[in-house]
This record gives sequence, C-alpha cells and structure tokens, in this order.
Amino acid sequence: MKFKKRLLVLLTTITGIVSLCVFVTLMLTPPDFQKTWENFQSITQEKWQDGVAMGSTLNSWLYESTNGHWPLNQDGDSQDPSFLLPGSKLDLVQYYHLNVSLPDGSFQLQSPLSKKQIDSINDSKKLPWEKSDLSPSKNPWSENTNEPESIVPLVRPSKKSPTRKARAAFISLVRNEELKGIIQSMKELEEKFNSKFNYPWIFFNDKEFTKDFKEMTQAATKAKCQYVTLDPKDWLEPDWIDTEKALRLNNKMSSKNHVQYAAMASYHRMCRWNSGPFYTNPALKDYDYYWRVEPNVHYYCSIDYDVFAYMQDNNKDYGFTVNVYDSPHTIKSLWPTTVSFFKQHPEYMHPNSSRQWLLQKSRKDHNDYTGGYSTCHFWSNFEIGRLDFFRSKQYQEYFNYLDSEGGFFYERWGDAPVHSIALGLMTDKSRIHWFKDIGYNHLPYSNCPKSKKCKGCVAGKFSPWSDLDTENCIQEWFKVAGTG
Ligand SMILES: Nc1nc2c(ncn2[C@@H]2O[C@H](COP(=O)(O)OP(=O)(O)OP(=O)(O)O)[C@@H](O)[C@H]2O)c(=O)[nH]1
Ligand SMILES: [Mg+2]
Repeated sequence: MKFKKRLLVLLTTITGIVSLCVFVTLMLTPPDFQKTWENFQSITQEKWQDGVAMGSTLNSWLYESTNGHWPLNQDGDSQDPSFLLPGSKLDLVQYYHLNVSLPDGSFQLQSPLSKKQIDSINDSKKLPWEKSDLSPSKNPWSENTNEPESIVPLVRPSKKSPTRKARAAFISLVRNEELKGIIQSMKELEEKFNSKFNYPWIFFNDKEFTKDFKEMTQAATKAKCQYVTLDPKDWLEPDWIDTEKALRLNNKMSSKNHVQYAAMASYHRMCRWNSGPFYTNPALKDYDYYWRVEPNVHYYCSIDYDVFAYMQDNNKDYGFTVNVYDSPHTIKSLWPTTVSFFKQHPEYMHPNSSRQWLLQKSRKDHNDYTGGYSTCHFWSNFEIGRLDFFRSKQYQEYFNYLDSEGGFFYERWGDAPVHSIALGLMTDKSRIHWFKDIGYNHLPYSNCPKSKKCKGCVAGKFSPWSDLDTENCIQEWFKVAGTG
C-alpha cells in the first residue's frame, strides 16, 4: 500500500516536471515567423488563384479565421491583412512580427499580449472600414453647401487683370447629330462657369465634324474650340478582337440580361476610347486637366472660383458629382481581370487608397456576381480629371491589360467602372474630390446642393423617379472618404 502510494506520488511528480518542461520550452520557443509568413503566403496565394481573393473575400476569410481579430503588428496595431498582397513589396517584414500562428492553416492569436494589444483586439471587432467610418453625421444636402475649402485661396475671375489659368480644357466626345444637345450643355456651363474663366473646348468625333457643328458650337462660347477626328486605330476594335464573337455575346447580353446599349458596337467603342486612347490623344498633350461634358446635361449652380486651379492647388486627381451602382452583367470579369493585373503589380496599389469603397457589400449580389466588386462607381459623364494620372505608366499598363483581355467588346465594360477601379486602387483617397457644390444632372440622376447659387433643382433630390434613389451609393463613398 505504502509502496503503491509512493509510486503514485513519484509518477505524478515526474508527469508534472515533464509537463512543466514542455510548457517552459514552448513558452521560450519564439514563434516561427518565417513559417507563419510562408503559410500565410501560400494560403493567400491559393485564394488569389481563385481569382476572387483580393479585398473582401480575403478580408472576410481572414476575419473569420481569426474569430474576428485582425492580426497585430509589432506595435500592437491591428492590420487589415489583405492590404499585404502576396508578393507585395509593401511591407513583408511586418508579417514576420505578427502575433499570429497558422497551425493547420488557421490563425491563432499568441499570448501573452500587452494591454495595448488587447485593447486593439477589442477595438478590432469591427471591420476596418466600419472602424474608420467617415460618414457625415448629417445629411450633406440638408446643410448649406459652400465652396470647397482650399489650402490656398480659391482663384477668382478678374475683370482688370487676367486670372491665373490652369492648363485645362472641356472635352466632349460627341456626334454631329447631337449638336442641339451639346449646345444646351455648353450654354449652361458657359453661363454658370466658363464665361468667367474662358477655358477652351475640344470636341472629339469618330467622323468629321460638319461645318454646321463647328460654327454653332463656336458661337456658343467666347473661348477657343478645337475639333478632332479620331484615328480609326484608336476608335475601332483592336485586331485581336473577334468581332463575330463580340456580336454574338452582345446580342445575348442584350436579350437575356437586358443590358442597355450592349448590342451597339459604337457604345463599346465609346467606353473603350474613354477608358484609354482618350488620354493619350495628341490634342491633349499641352493640357493637365479636363472636364468632361456630354450633350443634354444640366449645371444648376453658379461656380465663382476656378475649378481647375482648385484641382491643381489641392493636389486632386479626380473630381466627381454622382456615385451609382453599375449593372453587374456589363462587368462580370472586370474585377477578376483587375485582380490578375494587380497580382503582377501589387506595387501599384496605393497604401491609402479607397479600395474599401470598391469592395463594400451594400449589394452583396453584385459582389457575388462580379467576383468582389461592389459596382459602385464615379458616374463619368461628369468628371474632372488630372490627365497625368491617366497617362501614367501604371494606368496605361492597367488599361492595356484590360484591353488585351477583350472585355470592352465581349462584355460591356464601361469607362466609369474602369476609371473608378483604377482611382480606387492606385491613388490616395484624399486626391479624389466630391464636388458637392456643383449642381449637375444627366438623366436620370442629379447632384443638387442646398445653396443660393443653385436654381432649377431640389436640394438632395437624386432622381425624379424615387424608385431609382436606391441606385445612389455615395453614402458608401462617404464611409470611406468622408465628404471632402
Ligand atoms: N462621336 C461619337 N460620340 C459618341 C458615340 N457614342 C457615344 N458618343 C458620345 O459619348 C458620350 C456618351 O454616350 P451616351 O450615349 O451619352 O452614353 P450614356 O451616357 O451611357 O447613355 P445615355 O444615358 O443615353 O446618355 C456622349 O457624349 C455621346 O455623344 C459615337 O459613336 N460617336
Ligand atoms: Mg450620356
């Protein structure tokens, strides 16, 4: 009995000592960060191979596998892991210091954690874009809208001396048949803005402009007008496009999915031209900024400062008025194609981009259909852009990659989602500006500010058909970038 008891005590002691040794050894062994990183890479790589991992999918996968905890970096700050794309040079080193391990592919938070880290975990229960929700506390159209804040004084018109001018122009791709419509747009824009600043107009057309078109448009402005006939190689389908296949697919898109204009070859050409060849047209070589104008649009408010100078002085790449969802059927493969481009060029992703806006899930069926993209975009029939952003090596490579994949013709990729995705990934979100003070309408949507400077629209009214109000996704932009 006594012997048995002693044996039991001995065995218990030995087991205790062994367990303690194993515990101490485990505690003293530093986490194998190299292995962690390799695991992380191979898993994310697999996800990428599925073509849908960038952003939301990867985010939600990581979010779930960390039980709602984002990995922490060495400073205890939580990380949005999908920001570090596989192969990205952005900051590989950070991941060697993650407080996570990946046994059998799942994330575990490692302890002990500092108080700062624990606070950070608690704070990280929300998704990153919820954490940094920049939505305005009040409806921005219910308050008086003033001119934008500028880091230098806004440039005003001057009768005495010539005002400083940016190298900028209004541009319009337009058909001869749309003369009446473009004159009406010009008249309003001249009255509200350009009669004070006198920026030139450049008209583009795939056909020769008629004498009538030239005379009537020139008569609508005191500024210089220029007329450009497009080179067919910039306008027509590139030679690698199978036009019969395009016709077949477009007819199907039109009849089965009711995609507007899908069956019009010219519409596809227009979208492609606005996405790429426009920016490198020789007529724009002496310009830095453009303001796009379409026929039959309306400008409701008097603009008394130089908008182009504002863009320049405040380092803006892009200005918009309206944010809407797109038809997912037009861009089924745009996002996966984008993902495969950025897999090759993760260095083109801007660290302070508005990527979350592209990936938010306010209409999850859209994200599901497009492989991740929300379809929310800057409505490009109004846009004020910095040409060098779009002429950059990065953007041009992106466009050429998209072009080589054929989606402008086999689907109906629009220039609006293409511009928006490029801006949403490649530039700092602070360089994109919502021109809340510019009252604008292209049927069926408007931006109408509450301001004494505006006439002819109802403040905050998005569409005359209120069932279309749900197409407005600007609140998603506000969440990510605020109203600046
Ligand atoms: N020269 C020329 N211009 C075109 C052609 N197709 C479209 N455009 C112009 O490109 C711009 C966009 O075309 P829209 O037909 O207005 O496209 P949209 O704004 O999506 O469609 P709507 O809602 O009908 O206005 C307009 O300024 C048109 O005048 C074309 O074949 N030739
Ligand atoms: Mg239009």
